[in-house]
Amino acid sequence: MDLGAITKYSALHAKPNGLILQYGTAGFRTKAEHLDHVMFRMGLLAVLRSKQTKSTIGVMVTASHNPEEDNGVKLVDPLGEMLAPSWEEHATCLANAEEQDMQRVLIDISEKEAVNLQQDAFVVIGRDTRPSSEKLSQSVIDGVTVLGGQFHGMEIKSNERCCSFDGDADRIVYYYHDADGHFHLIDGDKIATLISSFLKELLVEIGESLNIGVVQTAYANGSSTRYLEEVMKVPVYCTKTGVKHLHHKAQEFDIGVYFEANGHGTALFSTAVEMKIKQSAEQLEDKKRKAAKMLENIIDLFNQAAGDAISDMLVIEAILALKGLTVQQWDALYTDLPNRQLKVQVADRRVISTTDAERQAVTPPGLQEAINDLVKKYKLSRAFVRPSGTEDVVRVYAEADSQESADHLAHEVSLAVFQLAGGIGERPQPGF
Ligand code: 16G
Ligand code: MG
Repeated sequence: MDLGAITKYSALHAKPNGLILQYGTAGFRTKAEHLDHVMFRMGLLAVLRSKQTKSTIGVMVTASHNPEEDNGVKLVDPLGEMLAPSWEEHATCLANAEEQDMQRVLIDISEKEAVNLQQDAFVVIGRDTRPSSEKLSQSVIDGVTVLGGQFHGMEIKSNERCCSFDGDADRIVYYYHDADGHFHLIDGDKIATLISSFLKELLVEIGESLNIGVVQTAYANGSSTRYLEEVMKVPVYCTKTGVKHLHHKAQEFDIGVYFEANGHGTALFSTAVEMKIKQSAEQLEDKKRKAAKMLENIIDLFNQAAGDAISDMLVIEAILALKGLTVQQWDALYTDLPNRQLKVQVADRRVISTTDAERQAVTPPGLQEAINDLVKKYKLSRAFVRPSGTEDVVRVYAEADSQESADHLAHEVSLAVFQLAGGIGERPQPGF
């Protein structure tokens, strides 16, 4: 351990006097401006943990859904688990050590945990996109480097296919940056389109007339619904938001593909389908047999863990490879209608009740009429409001033929909610 270098670098990431933080389930989490020294020190700690376990350690810089001015850091053990409890204590000790005690605390940890300092160390660092995250992850890198550890920051090259899972890996989205640096999101709607179209093609090839249905929510982009119904000729159904509602509906079909735009989803196969496909895979000839085998494999993949983002990814990757599709070609299947989501604070969000899979507001009186009148002002437009199930807000969704129109419509609908459903605080302001 090069103690001289540690002291020198540590001074560049100085701890504010008297600040005490505790490593909890979410790691360290507080205002971003108080976290620089913590990041540097967690870089150091990750190297020690990596040397001790002779494995890769993860450091994630994020405050998840906390406000934008917050940030946080969490260490991830080699099997993707939370940091071992004894190391959580080391993390707290190290983060709270005053500058002059840093060296001693580091040596203490190494001795207590019998860390072989000669061992190589490898740390994978992730961060979110909040404004403070880039600088803070650089502080982690400084900590890793000063202890001689190697690290990996993933770079996204233009036009390269990327995908991300959420924290518990039950949501997936794909994305890429084009040559001009524009970000393209491929959401749950496009994933449902890719998977359901492929399954339909396989069924046609095998010659089986099994019924296939796609289940979406009101948040599905209007272009996706239109493409599925009009181009792919796949029937589409809409349910309330929430996986259980989609799942339930999807069980009505031989093959039910469901996705929320936010990336929750999977494909479900009835037992009858599984049997039929297995039989076909044995009996059919050549090309048909190949298609049946393929379908059998996809069924197996989805059945292993329904609603799991990793199975979704494996199926998507297989489909892209088999069809020779680039991410850009997939993205170009249809163009999303510009849309905007907003939230409105009201005294009691239960005053809003909905019907028609949350696409129509029943109460408060007059709200749906107001929305209808606003929607009429724009082209290819649609809007709905619903009380959130997870936050104390009313959510507003609007889509239209241009971003400007979608933004205006969403704002006007927010004002209607504010006026008719007991808005509190500041009136919704235009602009985002
Ligand atoms: C929950 C649901 C998710 C839904 C979201 C809507 C599950 C496992 N999760 O996270 O499907 O999209 O709530 O949140 O069902 P909201 O009601 O706040 O808009
Ligand atoms: Mg999740």
